[in-house]
Order: sequence, then C-alpha cells, then structure tokens
Amino acid sequence: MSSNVPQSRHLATPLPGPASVELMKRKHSAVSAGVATTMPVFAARAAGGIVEDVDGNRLIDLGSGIAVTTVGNSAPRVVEAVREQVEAFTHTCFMVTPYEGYVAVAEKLAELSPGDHEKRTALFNSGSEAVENAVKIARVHTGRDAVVVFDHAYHGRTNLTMAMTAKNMPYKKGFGPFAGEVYRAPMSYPFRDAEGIDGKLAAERAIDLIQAQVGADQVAAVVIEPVQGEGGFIVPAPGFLAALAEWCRANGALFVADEVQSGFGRTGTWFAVEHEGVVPDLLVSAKGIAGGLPLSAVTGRAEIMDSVHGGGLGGTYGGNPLACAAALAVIETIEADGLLERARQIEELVVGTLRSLQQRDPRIGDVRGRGAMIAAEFVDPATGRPDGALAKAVAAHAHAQGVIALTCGTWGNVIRFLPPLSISDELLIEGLAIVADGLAASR
Ligand code: PLZ
Repeated sequence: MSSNVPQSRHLATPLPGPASVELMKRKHSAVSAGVATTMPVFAARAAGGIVEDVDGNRLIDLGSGIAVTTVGNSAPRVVEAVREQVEAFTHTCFMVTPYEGYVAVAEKLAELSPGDHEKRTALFNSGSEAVENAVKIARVHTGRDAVVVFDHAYHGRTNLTMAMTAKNMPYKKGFGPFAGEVYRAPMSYPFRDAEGIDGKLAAERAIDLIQAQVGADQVAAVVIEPVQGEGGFIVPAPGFLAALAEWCRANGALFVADEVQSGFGRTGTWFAVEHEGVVPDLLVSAKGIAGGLPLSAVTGRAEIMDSVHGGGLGGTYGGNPLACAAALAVIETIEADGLLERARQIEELVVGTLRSLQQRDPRIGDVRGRGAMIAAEFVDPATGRPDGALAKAVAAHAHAQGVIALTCGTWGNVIRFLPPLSISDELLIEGLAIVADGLAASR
C-alpha cells in the first residue's frame, strides 16, 4: 500500500466529528441540496479497506465509492501511472491529437471482454454517457428505435438514461418528460418470482411482452445489467440472460450488457455475463475501470461499432489521458494481485456470514450476489413485504459505528456489500459484525 492509512477502524470523535460538521455547514450553503450524501463525514484520505475522515476517524469501507475503487483507493500502480501521465500532458482531446493510452485501453478491453470476435471500443466519462452511446450505436446499426429495459433497472441520470432507469424517487421525480422509445419488461427476480419461474420461463414472460407491446422488428437493443445494481443486486435466474441474448440474435436486436456496476472484476470474473456464458453484442463498462478517475467504455462487435459515421461518437474529455493511464494500471493490478480470485474469496466470506445470520433472523429474506457484490434483502417475515425501514436502521447503526454500508433496491430494503478487493479479511469480518449488531439492535 502506497498510502499509510492505518488499516483499522478508529473512532476519534462521535460521527460526524467537528471538522465534518463545519464542512457540512459549508456544503449546505454552497452545494445544491439536490446533491445528497450517505454519510455526513468528509473524507481526507483512503486506502486498502479504510476511509479516513477529516477528524481522524477511520471507517471500514464496504462501498468502494459505489463500486468504483475495486482495486482500492489510491492503489499504488494507479497513483504512479497517473502521476507520470499528469507530468507528461493532461489533455489534448483524443479527437484532436490522439494518444496511445486510449488505444491501449481499447486493446485491453477487446482482450478482456467476452467473445473472441473482433472488437472496437469508444471511451466516455460516466456510466450514463456510455449507456447513452451504446443506444446511439445500436440505433445506427439496426436502423431501429426501440430500447427494451427491465423492472428495477438503473442506467443513469441523463435524460435518456433516466427514461431507462426504473425507480422514480430520487432519480426521476419531476425531471421529465423523458426520452421516448424506451420500454420496460419484467425482470427475473428469483426471490420474488412465483415458485417455478426459472430463467427460461422468466425470459419467455419478458419476450412475450416485448413481442406483443413493442414488436420484435422494432427493437434496436435489449439493455440489461447482468447483476442489477441500484435495483437490489438482483441476480437473474440461470438461463435468463442467455435466452434474451438468443432472442436478440434471432430477431436482429442487439444484446447490451450494462456492466457499469458488475464489471471489472467486481463479481470474480472480468465481467458478470461470463458467469452465464453470454457474449453481449455491446458491453458498457465504467466505475471500476479506472480506480476512481472518470472513464467509461462501450466495447462491441467491430461491425456494429464501425457502423457509426466518422465523428458520430466522441466528447471533449472521453478517454482522458489520466483516466486511461489509471485504467491500464487497474488492469495490471487486478492481474498481478490476483484480484478476481480475491473477489471470489470475499463472496465466500460475506455470503457465509450473511447466510448464518439469516438462519437466526428471518427478517433477512434473501442473501444474493456474486463476488464482492453481495446483498441482504430485508423483509417482514410474516408477509415477505420489503422492509425498507429496517435496512435504513441497520445502515444508520453501521454508519454511527464507522462502517460505510450502502442500501439499494426498488423499496430501499437491501443492504449491499461492495468492499474494495484490497480490504483485509479482518476489516471485512469486523464490518459485517457491526452490521449484524445493527440488525440485532433494530428489534
Ligand atoms: N449503469 C448499472 O450502476 C451508476 C449511481 C449512483 P454514472 N450507479 C450508481 C447515483 O445515485 O447516481 C450506474 C450503474 C449502472 C449506469 C450507471 C450510471 O453511471 O457513472 O453514475 O453515470
């Protein structure tokens, strides 16, 4: 670890401490109220599995800045690569005078993403921007308009991606009208689907609706998160993704995997579709790709990606040289440090802990996820109805004790565990124990 942030939880003050309180006052008078924060503490530095705040409190990081710092905060190779790049040049604009880093990232993505067909990549800044561009590319390539998305989906906050995102509060309320030609199909949600709805039947249910309500020959793209993120870490039943991909192939639509949250080693493979043996036509990455520097990508079949007219894709900052240098260092770190394997170990530890908790506490309705992307869904055991208040109370307990725990889910009743892969077992175990205490305390 390049940074010397001690790898232990430490509460120097009650949370938030005085320096954070002061900064929060400044935030309130300078930053839009529309930008909310999960915790009222301000970060000073972070590394490994710890975020240290401005009062010297050290928090256990079970969120990775929403699945971004997968290789750890200020990971040594990333710091070094960015430092070298920042001294060489900070920006020229790839569309003006290109540079090698962008091309090297595209080459790496071709190598790492599923399928051995020829591929091309275009780079952008945010997940939302890349999802929008995947839709643009799919529309140009197919000459069709319709985009199919799913219940519980999250694809971003721009106008088109708000239309694609399912949840009203806080993402969409009052922000419409939304982009047209976006259609929502039912998701495979094993915990909440009726008994006997396996992946194949769930896919049939979705496809029947798409064919009847949209029309098979109207669909440019089916866009799906292989493991849904904000929607509640929903892992579709086996075969669901493959059946959708197969339907796309048969009907001239593109299968687009939004791997913004599930990609880049998070689930123990480079991309989550690999668990299902699915090869997407287009794959969207962001978040974990560059260790915290803003970078996103659309990677896809060469003939699709090259069907766009020259100049049709781009943006001032897309594939910024600092972000590209960081991405190359992230890839090197995942490979050199065996982090895919580490994600699988984390899965074992987190799932094991949560399952044994579930055996003693029926308010944990479901434990699910893959790799270092695991969640517990809280319910009222009598009715099975979502218990958002419980998830909120458990998260609040964790926050007060110095554990960064995030909620998610359509009903806000899911706590998700997204630790950096650089976290130690000790910190992970301690963080989970504090979450368990929060559950016990919320009776
Ligand atoms: N697609 C699957 O998870 C971002 C959003 C947090 P951006 N998810 C975190 C928030 O409240 O804004 C996300 C995602 C999936 C797309 C996106 C959008 O990525 O980089 O936030 O634009």
